[in-house]
Amino acid sequence: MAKKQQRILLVNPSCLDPRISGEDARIVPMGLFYIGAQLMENGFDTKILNLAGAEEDPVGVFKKALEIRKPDVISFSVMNPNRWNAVDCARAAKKIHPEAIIVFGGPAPTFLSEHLFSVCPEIDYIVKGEGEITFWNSWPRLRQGNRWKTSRDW
Ligand code: B12
Repeated sequence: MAKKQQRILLVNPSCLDPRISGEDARIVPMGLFYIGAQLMENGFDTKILNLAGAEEDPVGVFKKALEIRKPDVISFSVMNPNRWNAVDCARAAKKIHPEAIIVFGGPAPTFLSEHLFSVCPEIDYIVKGEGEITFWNSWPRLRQGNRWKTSRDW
């Protein structure tokens, strides 16, 4: 029987406030494309969801995407201005799909891992710094379902 292809949803969360330069804030960060390209190259069913482009109710848009995609792993690219939307989505995700693995990466979790883990126990993993190699090397650990670890603790 064919092995089930893992479904990955990569998310660019929405900023809390309308930013000074709206168009800049809606762009998907290039780093997330790097992570996505690597996953696709390795045969994962990968999609990017840009919540920063959602006109209203980004958590509602996220929930709809979950219903359609049913991802195994949900990974957020997080900066300080969009971290609360990432936290809200992680909470919603664990209610809807408790088995989904939640990963945070990007500039905010790199420096605020303890803060984010403490306000959001729904986060399973935080990848610090550049993600391509770390995220990939951590894949076996993600699949074992270990929790409460950051990439620098391994
Ligand atoms: C270029 C840039 C932009 C461009 C982005 C163009 C694009 N399409 O990517 C523009 C001008 C649009 C922009 C906009 C903004 N930016 Co900007 N930007 C940068 C800059 C100078 C470089 C980012 C970059 O491309 N690096 C190269 C890529 C490959 O690296 P990376 O993004 O860090 O991604 C790697 C890791 O972070 C990690 N990673 C990232 N996401 C994830 C997700 C997962 C799941 C994993 C595992 C790993 C992972 O792996 C990636 C690959 O190695 C940085 C400063 C800097 N020197 O880093 C600021 C910076 C990222 N920006 C910042 C901010 C605040 C913003 C805005 C919110 C500003 C605004 N207008 O309100 C918006 C947000 C838009 C957005 N969603 O990206 C801050 C973030 C601060 C923080 N701690 O949160 C930074 C750090 C600048 C600063 N010092 O203040 N930005």
